[in-house]
Amino acid sequence: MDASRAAVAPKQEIRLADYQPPAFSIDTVDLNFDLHDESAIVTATSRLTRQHGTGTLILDGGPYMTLKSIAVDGKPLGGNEYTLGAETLTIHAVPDRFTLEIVTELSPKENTRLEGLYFSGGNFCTQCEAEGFRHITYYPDRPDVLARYTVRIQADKARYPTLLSNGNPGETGDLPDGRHFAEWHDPHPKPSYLFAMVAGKLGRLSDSFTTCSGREIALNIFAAEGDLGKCDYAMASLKRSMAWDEDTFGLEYDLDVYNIVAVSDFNMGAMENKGLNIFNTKYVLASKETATDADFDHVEGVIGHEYFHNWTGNRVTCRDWFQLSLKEGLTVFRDQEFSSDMTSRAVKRLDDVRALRMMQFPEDGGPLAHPVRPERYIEINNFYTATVYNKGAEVIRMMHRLIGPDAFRHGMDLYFQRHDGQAVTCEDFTCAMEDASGVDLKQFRLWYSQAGTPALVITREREGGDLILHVEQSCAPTPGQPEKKNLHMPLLVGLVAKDGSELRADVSGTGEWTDDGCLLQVIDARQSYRFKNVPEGTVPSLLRGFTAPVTMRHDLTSEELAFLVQHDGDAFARWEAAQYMYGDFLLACARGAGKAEAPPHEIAETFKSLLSDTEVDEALLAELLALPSEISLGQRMDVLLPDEIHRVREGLASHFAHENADAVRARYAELSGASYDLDQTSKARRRLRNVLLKYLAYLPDAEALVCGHLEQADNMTDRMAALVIIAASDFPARDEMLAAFYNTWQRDDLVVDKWFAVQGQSSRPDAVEAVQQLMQHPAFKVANPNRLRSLISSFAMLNQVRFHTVDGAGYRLLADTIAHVDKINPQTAARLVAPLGRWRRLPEARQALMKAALEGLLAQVESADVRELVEKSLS
Ligand code: B3K
Ligand code: ZN
Repeated sequence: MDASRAAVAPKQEIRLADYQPPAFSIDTVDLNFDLHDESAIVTATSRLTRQHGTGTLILDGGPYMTLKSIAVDGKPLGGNEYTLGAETLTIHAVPDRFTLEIVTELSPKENTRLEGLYFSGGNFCTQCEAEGFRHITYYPDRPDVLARYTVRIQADKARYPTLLSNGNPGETGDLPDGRHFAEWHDPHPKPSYLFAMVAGKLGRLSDSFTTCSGREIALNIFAAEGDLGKCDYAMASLKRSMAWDEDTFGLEYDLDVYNIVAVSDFNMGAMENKGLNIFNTKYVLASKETATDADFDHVEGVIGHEYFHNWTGNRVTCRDWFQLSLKEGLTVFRDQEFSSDMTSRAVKRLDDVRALRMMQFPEDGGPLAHPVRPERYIEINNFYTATVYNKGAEVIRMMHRLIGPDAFRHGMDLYFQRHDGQAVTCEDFTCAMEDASGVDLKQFRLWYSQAGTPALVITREREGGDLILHVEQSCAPTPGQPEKKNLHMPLLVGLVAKDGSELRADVSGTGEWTDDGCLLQVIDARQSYRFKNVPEGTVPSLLRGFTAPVTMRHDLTSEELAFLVQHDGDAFARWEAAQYMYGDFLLACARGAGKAEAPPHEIAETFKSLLSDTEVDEALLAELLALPSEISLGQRMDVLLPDEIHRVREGLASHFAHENADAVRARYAELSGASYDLDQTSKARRRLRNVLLKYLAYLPDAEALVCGHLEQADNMTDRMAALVIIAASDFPARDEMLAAFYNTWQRDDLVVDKWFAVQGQSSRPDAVEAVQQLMQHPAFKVANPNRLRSLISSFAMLNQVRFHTVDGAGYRLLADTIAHVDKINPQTAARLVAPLGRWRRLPEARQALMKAALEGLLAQVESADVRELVEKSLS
């Protein structure tokens, strides 16, 4: 059509304060997809009703589609009746109620951005959240416009036998020229970001679930035919999720079918489109041969997460994208609880806290810090962050703790009663919790608006027989928020008596004993809690269960930490004590204060006694024996010294291995030879055995042992434990082992990803060159997000010592890769930027090198996605 296009303007910042309700509501949308190999013709017919204002209708749209025609109430519009801008379509005069028909043409095969309609593995699929629908048709592409969708898909029957969309299936049939069609109707009004469509040749695994009210739901997982054998675990997880949501929150599924499609080119983990989830293969496919125990857990967690969105996200959705944590934080909390119930609550909590510290704390402490409910953005895709997701989940968890599980459940019920079918805000959720519990959450709400990780300093004082805990909170400034207010947070503590038993003492002020400890309410900048008559030698166990997402400093001695490692009744606090015990020593060594790498007596003895501990759960024991990661040690330094950390940590691990060689060998041998199972006990044994393997790798006979571990393994967990060690080693057989692994698994994409990842993470001094060479490997596909991340993210985000190589080569490698990927897939490119923003914490020379890499990147960047993050990172 001959309408003129306005020049492309730089993207405008969007602000929460500017929110305006939509001018038009939409009752129904009929979408017709006419799919061909090289193009797709989309006809969108919507019924619109004016809500306020007069005159024009402004629709969102993007540069990657061609507008073929527009008609209002059946009358085609001429070029002077609308204006086609770079990102909008404005229709100048429309009635208050009308039918709008828009025809667009798309080129899915050219779409490497993987948003909107694209092609993956020979199949058409869509990704619309957050703003992909505007690349399919012109539409008010915002989450507060909810409409009922009917979809008709037409395509070649032989090449695209499977045609799927949201909701329940309708009519199907044949068409001339070997084509066919299928119709789908979704009775639940939904925002455009939840729309999905898939057309392709896919295998199907089917099952069913009977809901609590007796309705039978058809469940299907669609994947490449050859992958169907790896879908059973995902299907079982789906059924467990459905049952769990009924049992835990009284939430029943609401359509006749639940479809999941696995695709291999996907920007993130999965997408909760109503009734038609689209998943990254990484979170669907799992077999003992190809998936590690952690992979199985991730599959279950993500299957659960997307399923739980059906209520928290789909039935009740977000008013605007600033409210993203309304659905994401809450749904992460729900999937964490689900996984805790399915696996081990204690170990799940450690894993979640570790992930929070690894991904979210650096975000909160750096140039990209933003509140759980951000106030401004340029590109919303940059805000699908660990802060919105994981810290958002911690905020929900704190509410759960502060008001208690019964009131929380009541609050959820109230939230659904009030808001089912609506697009709402984080404030609406908080109000429901407040009304259900009667607890005042006024000060608590600051967790949504204030960025930064609060720091607690806890010190002790003795007065008579009493123990007083002084708790101070503070929070460093973050971009745009120089002054911080005090937050309201729950702080769970315990008292461990000299004989290792739990002690309860009367507590003054805002403290209350519960089943798992004493819950202190922290409100002020400085508060003191007095525990009456606490015998000498009692050790406080602090921040049990990690009840608030904070950093903590305390005055516990190394001996007291060693005592807690052995006696604390709270698994999280026990692990934390071990992390501090090892960490304090390692950091002192790294800073050069203590030259000796032999640890003090209490640490050596604790490690030794853990090795022969048969009481503690083996998964937890594995974690108690493992040294803090180089990254977590680095986070505790004001100025990061990557080489020193690497040296001292390797030194201590080697020391432990040599000092305890017989005990480690014996325990490892005891755990060997068990047949494979996926139950918790077997997973725990593998976890422990593989931690012990790491220690054995420091001993003289390591190569034979580690290679034997790999060759004899009957599952991927054990294979990977050995391969990580081999990739980082200078074993003579290293290259041969890596090559053999590749040859065996080269046809399995997800395993090949692992092969790239272990090499990206290798701490060998030649890591940068190795990564560069691997980028030339025929199996390295820069346009496939999984493959790209397997090598590049594992290098830049997990390989602290080599990413920060002293000549800055690691920074340049990352910046060059981002610049290249930016032209292919801006969203995925943007997700690689964060490590380059952490220069403030580096020694001076490396600061300059990292900034230079960022500046070089800025000069080449094309997308608003990457530009927003690079500019913030430099500021
Ligand atoms: N809601 C999606 C994420 C969409 C990301 C868009 N850039 C998956 C999830 O959180 O469940
Ligand atoms: Zn989600």
